[in-house]
Amino acid sequence: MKKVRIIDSHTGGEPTRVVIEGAPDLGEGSLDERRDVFRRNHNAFRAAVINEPRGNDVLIGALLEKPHSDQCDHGVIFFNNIGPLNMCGHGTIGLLATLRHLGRVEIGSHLIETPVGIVKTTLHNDNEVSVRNVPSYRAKGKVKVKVPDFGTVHGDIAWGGNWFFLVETPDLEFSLKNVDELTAISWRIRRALESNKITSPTGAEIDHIELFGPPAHLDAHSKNFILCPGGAYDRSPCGTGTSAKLACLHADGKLQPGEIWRQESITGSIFEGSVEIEHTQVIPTIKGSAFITGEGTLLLDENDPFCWGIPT
Ligand code: PYC
Repeated sequence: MKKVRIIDSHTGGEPTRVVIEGAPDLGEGSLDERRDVFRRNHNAFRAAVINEPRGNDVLIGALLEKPHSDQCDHGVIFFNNIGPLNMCGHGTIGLLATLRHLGRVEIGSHLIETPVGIVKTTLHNDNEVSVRNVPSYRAKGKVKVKVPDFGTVHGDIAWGGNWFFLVETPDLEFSLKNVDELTAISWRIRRALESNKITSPTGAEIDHIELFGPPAHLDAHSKNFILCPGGAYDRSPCGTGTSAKLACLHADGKLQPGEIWRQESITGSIFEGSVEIEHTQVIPTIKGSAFITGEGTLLLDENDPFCWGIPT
């Protein structure tokens, strides 16, 4: 029986499961090489940890890795119900809460290496964590897409550590009651991007769709709904999605360095964001809180027909 030790947390309602023991050995390469090894050779392990019956489509997993860069304190590879992710903002906040729970980090700053770059995290003394993310940018603005059974939308293609298509849809109802409709529309937009061969500048799939509407909280600037690559919606405002939004706001002249943007999620949780400019690049910082929800050991019994998860 294989044993995998995990710590679960949530960040603004979005769960993170950090594997602290029992993960596969991904070698000594760079974090993006190790992510590719994980994708190629350990898909069954990924599914066993994240998918039903042990997990669910909403969970984001995190493998704690030795960093490749000697500047960094820790390395991490995030993954979801269909494969590895490039980066994950809410997951990085959950990772810091987990490391604090384990007594492995103290209040202060810690550099974390991800497959797409180094992020600087700051653990505050009130459960809050700031993540100074990788450089973020809008690759293309106002991209026109005809979406069957919805209409024509104009969206921004932006990078915040993952690829996003950001669309203002103020006429939709941004409430938990309306999640099915928001999900259906987001899927239609994603399919329309695919069928129109609209990709990132490097040809990568734009696999996160982000819709924006008016906030419910008085002190928030906007509310979002994010459809993640595997079909679940983000319960948090999404760290990489908020970073992409901040980059677009800055490109439009609507957010100056140091100004605060409060991004509300569909569940009502809030990330606070701002940007700074370094060598002409936009560097977003997002701040949110995470709470530990569980610790335990997963048991992987090869005789169990669903040992490696129910395929999604
Ligand atoms: O917080 O960056 C994020 C994220 C990506 C997917 C789910 N959450």
